[in-house]
Amino acid sequence: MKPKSKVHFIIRLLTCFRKIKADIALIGLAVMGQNLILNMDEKGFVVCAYNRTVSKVKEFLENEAKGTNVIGAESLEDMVSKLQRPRKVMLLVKAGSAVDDFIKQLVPLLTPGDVIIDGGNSEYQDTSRRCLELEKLGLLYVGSGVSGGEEGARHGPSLMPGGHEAAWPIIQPIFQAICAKADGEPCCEWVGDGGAGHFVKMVHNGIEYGDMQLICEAYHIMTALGLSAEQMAEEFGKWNSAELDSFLIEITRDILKYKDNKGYLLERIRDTAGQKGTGKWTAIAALQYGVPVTLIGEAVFSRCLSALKDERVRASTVLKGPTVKPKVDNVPKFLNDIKHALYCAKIVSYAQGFMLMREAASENNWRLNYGGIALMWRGGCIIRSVFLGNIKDAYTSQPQLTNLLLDEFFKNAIAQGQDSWREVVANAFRWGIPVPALSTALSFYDGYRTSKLPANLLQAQRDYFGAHTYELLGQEGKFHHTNWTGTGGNVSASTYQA
Ligand code: NBP
Repeated sequence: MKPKSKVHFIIRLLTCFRKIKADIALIGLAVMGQNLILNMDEKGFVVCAYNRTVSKVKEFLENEAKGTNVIGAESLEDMVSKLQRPRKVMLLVKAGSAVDDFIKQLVPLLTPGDVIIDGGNSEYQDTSRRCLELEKLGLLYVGSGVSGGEEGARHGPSLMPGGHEAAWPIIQPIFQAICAKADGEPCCEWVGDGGAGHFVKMVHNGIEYGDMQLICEAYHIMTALGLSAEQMAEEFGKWNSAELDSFLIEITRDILKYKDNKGYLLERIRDTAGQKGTGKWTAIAALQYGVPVTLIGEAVFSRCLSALKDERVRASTVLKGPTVKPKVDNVPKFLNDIKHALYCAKIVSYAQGFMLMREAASENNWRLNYGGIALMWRGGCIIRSVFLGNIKDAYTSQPQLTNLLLDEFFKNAIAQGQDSWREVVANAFRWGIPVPALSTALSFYDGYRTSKLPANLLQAQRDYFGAHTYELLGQEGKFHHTNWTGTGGNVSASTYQA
């Protein structure tokens, strides 16, 4: 590769003779690290590369990074000596103990005011813990979500940094130069203290699970109706030019059309989905914070169910479904209904994701900027879509919006699409096609808009068998216990919430 400009060439000469020190060091030369380094180099930053298996540094410099200004290090000491102060060291290694191991080795080599950034998919509570530990040593710690996979890392990822806010002015020029841009604005902003950046990235991944599951359910219904791969691809293509315009709809269209010498590839792919755990973490966080993030939960469970392939194959020969076959009189109209169903359920999924972030922010004292988060996800990442622009607009005009479902734009979208949504879910149930994400979103919507739920009976049951007490309507805050059978005592439990 030739140097891109005179400036690039001069920088290269100066770095060779150690006249210029590196702007940042990046540890971890797998797919994300290598691509992020090349992205930083392209934007004019001098990067020092290092890896646990040191031979990979040389390989990288001689191949992918050949002709760039990237410099290599043979040890962590060597790497630190090549950095400008305050030093910035970014880790892109496997999440978990590898991050702790590197931090342990870096601490004695760095001085107060230096910055360590973890760009991996770390668990947000690990990031909060590391922030606290490093704060005591005067080091600034950042846990940053990095989304967009290999392509994003190379040409502009969505970046979600959080941790010690004092680090932001130090890393901002690099982060906002290398990230994706949406409508000219960087898809990277400071998220908040402690593990806020990694929490937001985790919710992003959970939402990604939900979006993918919804698309799969739409595909399942279309398949059951007998649509060909080309017809389905055409339909997804149409959806991609309107309100559902998004990366995931676009790649679905292309996947459906993809053929090799044996025909359509998709039909031959085994129907068992893998997962790395961030969707599961979102569902666990939802349970921990007590927020009904039902759609992401169902998306995670759907992957678990898909993994039971052998059991499902056996059960399919034993368990009977309904006798009614999937059939509609007006296929184009029903396809339009599926589009509305997907769109309405997607609105619910994002509403639930933002509810989770709001609750976590309140418990952890994070000042999350919800419009800013929508903008960060608007470009560069897997869930990028036009829809996120609408969410950004909603939170920009009403920063205190309690729920996305109450925003005028989304309220009207659901009002317009809900008959279609109900039609699709009802038909899928009648035909025996599983639609866990589409249906749980509808149940949530109906539950959220119901002023009186049957939880009065539930609370009575709890008081009946466990003396857990109940409140009476209009007397909130005052707890009553009834001796329902006449044989129990009058002593109540102290566990109203248990
Ligand atoms: P991997 O997650 O495959 O990690 C590879 C890197 O981790 C290598 O540098 C490897 O060093 C190092 N490493 C491992 Br593995 N175990 C280590 C240990 N015990 N101590 C020190 N170093 C260790 O790389 P990746 O796919 O580029 O992802 C990097 C991070 O970014 C991960 O946290 C990942 O979850 C996250 N992420 C990935 C994607 C994606 O699309 N791949 C997207 C977004 C975020 P070695 O060369 O010596 O084995």
